[in-house]
Amino acid sequence: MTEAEKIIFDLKGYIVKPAVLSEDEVEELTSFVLRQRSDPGSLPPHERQLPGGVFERYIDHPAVMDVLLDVIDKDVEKIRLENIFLSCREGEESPWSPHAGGRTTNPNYAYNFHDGRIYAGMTRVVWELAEVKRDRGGTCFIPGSHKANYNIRQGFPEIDARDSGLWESYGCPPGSLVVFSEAVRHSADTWRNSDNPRIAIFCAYNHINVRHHKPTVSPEVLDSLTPEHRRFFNEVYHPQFARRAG
Ligand SMILES: O=C(O)CCC(=O)C(=O)O
Repeated sequence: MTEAEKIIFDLKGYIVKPAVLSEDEVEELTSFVLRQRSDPGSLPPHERQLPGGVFERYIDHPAVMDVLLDVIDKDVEKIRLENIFLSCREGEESPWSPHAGGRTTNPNYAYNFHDGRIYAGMTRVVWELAEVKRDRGGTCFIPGSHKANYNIRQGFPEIDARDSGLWESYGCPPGSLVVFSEAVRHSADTWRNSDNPRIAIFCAYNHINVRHHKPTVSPEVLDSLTPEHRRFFNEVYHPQFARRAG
């Protein structure tokens, strides 16, 4: 990341990288994930679930790694991908539900700054495959709340209300990346953009020493990945033990 991007991520807890993908890439990825969703049987078993098929090469897309190496760990071997799902919505499918925020001793969501760099736990990478209009859908954040000193996770209506004035939204073209620390208070927003649905792929990356999600990727999909991509789904451990075992 550039110095400015690091400062923005640290300040707000999230960053938007507009139009990372070309129109062709967006089209290919969108039609693939929509087919996975509506007609998985038309695909071979190892392509029926994310990250199988076309999405595989996006696991370590340079724009994603550019952020993760600066916020999770500078050693790619210490980064896992623990959960991936497609989110499609046209209205109120995902209710307003603020969660996370504030300092936490839970290592899954840890957000620390030490020795001149960020050490984040679970970090969401969202591929926005359709246009998002500011304040008309997408994910909303309370910027800076990953570092709040008071425990805002207990939920204060005057803070959590969508119209409290504390929530920030973003707009971005198709093919953009939104990356946020799971420690920042955030919520899905009602989709209020009648021009297109929200089509977004949510990836939860984390440090190899911790895991928040139950693994759900099928053996068929895992076995189809290249060794470099399969490594993102290794069990939770410190790589020094893999080297000793080898
Ligand atoms: O669906 C969204 O926009 C937000 C998803 C969410 O809350 C999360 O990733 O933890």
